[in-house]
Amino acid sequence: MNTLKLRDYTGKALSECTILELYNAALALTQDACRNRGYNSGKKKVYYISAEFLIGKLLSNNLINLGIYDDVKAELAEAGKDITELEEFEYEPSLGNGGLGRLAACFIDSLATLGLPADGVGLAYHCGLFKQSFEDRKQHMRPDYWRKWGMANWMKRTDKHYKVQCGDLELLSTMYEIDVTGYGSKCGRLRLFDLDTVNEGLIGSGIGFDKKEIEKNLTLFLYPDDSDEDGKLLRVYQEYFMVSNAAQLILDECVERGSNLHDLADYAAIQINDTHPSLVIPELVRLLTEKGIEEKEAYQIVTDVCAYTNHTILAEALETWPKHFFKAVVPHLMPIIKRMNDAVKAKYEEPSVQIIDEYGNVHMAHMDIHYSHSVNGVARLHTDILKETELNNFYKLYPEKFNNKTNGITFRRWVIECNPELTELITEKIGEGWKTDARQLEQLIPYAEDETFLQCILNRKNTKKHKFSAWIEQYQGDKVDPESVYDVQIKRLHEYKRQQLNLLWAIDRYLHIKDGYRPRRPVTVFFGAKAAPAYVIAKDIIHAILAFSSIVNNDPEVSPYLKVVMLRNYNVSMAEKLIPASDISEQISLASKEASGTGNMKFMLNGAVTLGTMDGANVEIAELVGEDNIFTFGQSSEEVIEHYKNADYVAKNWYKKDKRLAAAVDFLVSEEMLEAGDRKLLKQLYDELLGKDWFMTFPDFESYCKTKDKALAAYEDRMGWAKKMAVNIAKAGYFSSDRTIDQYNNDIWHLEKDC
Ligand code: T68
Repeated sequence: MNTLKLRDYTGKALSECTILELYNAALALTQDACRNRGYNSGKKKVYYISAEFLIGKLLSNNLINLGIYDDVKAELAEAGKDITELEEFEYEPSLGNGGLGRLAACFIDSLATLGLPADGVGLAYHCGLFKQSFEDRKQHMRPDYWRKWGMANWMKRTDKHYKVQCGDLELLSTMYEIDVTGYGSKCGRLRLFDLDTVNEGLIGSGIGFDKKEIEKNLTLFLYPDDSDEDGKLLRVYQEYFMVSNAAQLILDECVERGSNLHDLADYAAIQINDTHPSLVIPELVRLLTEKGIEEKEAYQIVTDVCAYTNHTILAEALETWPKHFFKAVVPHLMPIIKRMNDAVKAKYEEPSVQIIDEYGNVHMAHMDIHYSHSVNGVARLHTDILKETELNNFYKLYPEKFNNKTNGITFRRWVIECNPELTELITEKIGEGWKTDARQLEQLIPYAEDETFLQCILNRKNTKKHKFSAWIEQYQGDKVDPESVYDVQIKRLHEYKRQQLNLLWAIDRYLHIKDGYRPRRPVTVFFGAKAAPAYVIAKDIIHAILAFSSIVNNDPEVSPYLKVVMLRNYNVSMAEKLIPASDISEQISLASKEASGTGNMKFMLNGAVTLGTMDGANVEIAELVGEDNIFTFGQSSEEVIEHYKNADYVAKNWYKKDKRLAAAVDFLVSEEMLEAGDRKLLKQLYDELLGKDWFMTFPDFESYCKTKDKALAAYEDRMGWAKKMAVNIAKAGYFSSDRTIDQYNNDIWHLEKDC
């Protein structure tokens, strides 16, 4: 029974409160409700260390998990207030960037829900990534001061402080906590470290700041521009600050729970989320030896405690740092890393598995693999590629360490919260059980033959499309026809994700319409993406999309049939609005390059049909839904890997032999585009594609166009399409992060549930 009332937190009638007062009251109520539930506890706890936690808005998610959403909504309604006003007022925290950060957020939700003792450990960024706007059809970046309007109140300052020594620099941290509510369970916590001396006043124009002033800049931004040496050093400072705090916290807590440190692995599991937290390994060795443990034993303890998750096979994303960086930032760790490297060398001669290479670069992933007991990929195909190709030399040394944990998403946020319309329909048919046991969604399968049900699915999708259309017009002025097909690609901007392929398709369609083709139904192509500050080609692709969208959307001959919408400042909250309204889920990475993808799972769960390559978790989606319920195209991962191996791909040859492709590519530097955009940037993109096209968009162009046409034709059979939607929803249960976390726990952490 919920006895907490908003009214008790306001000191006056709700009807007389400002939005901010109501928001802060709801926040305080949530925190009390969480405290009343208590926190999952037990002898052994997992510490999920991550540079990012892309948590999204907090209020509704917490109220739902605490089971008090309807009560609070009703209490507000009685006072003539609408809870959606609070939801819109809320500002999204900026503590993450993309898939890796959102995965961490889904995981801490599932950890709490499953009753597993767990902390997420990371940094309390002041401005997170950046706030994106478009000026002159280019990406502009401003600091995202997210800790405003009561948002900072979600982070409770604690009196925990740790000293972190970086060379001559002595830093003193402060720990903040954000409660993580589980669905009908006790709670968990996010523990984020900051430095009191950090000064937002240091930020100059845009997102520029003095990168040398570590004490003032350390936690200003997530992934500060690392295109220069000072930027790279700053990242190492951040990483070390994060893990030194984590290591000190872990040792303190474990000793408090009764560990004598020799038995640390009975008290703690550490999950290293990509390589950003990898320095936790030598840091733990340092702290353990300081406390009297022999270094050899410390290696073993750390190996037993740590587990590493790999999220990418892109060579450029695998962190390696020159030795002199570490000498500058963590001189006291360098001798330890050297000795750890020597221990590896003594056992294995193979140069490719050394921690420090012949040029003196430290390979973070290599350290993780040697000194963790588990190495996992994030989808079956990804793990197979790691084992067979990228990390094959390590797999041969430690086959027992390698395992797969296919990613998942929390259904609380990604359907119950963001799509109450669909949630209600599902529950009407199969009851509430699926909310805690997602595989029960399969009970929907028989309804894929039930026309009344299928019509309901279509109607609810339609409602969401209308809502989104109204919202986007008010948000950025774009007029979107809710009768058009919503064709959606929302994810970080990266060449391997191939937003440029989607753009080439749109250009091709535009050229056809100009030629007199009149499609039966309009298509709206939505893009949402941020490009990393130093990633030039990614910014050029955004520019090309914006320039092209201005041409298409303002052409009365074309715009009734085709629209291109680039969403400004795409974030979690926007995804929650758009995914439930989407028809086609674009998952078109070059096969072998997308480790998993998690957006693909969210779309599927909300009844969008995937148009994708056989990459990452798409492979598992295809297997689950069957070929009638997904549209796949493009080269296979084997073919791609073979091309890379032989270095035999020549973009120009494809351009020469495919006229449709050539016309679309040429359009990038056509008179129309040059008038709408910047010659230098468009030419840069054109040259990149023709001269290199590293992620092989050209060979997949034809099959992409054909397959997309097939999908659009299938859309016209409304009942047939609704059936595909139903099967996708019914089969989405496998992708619940509750399943993923259960697997991590059963195979890697071995925690006892506190239920
Ligand atoms: C993503 N990785 C994968 N990395 O791309 C995606 N990396 O396929 C997968 O679904 C997701 O992880 C979760 O496993 C990332 O998001 C980064 O953001 C990143 C940032 C800096 C350096 C390396």
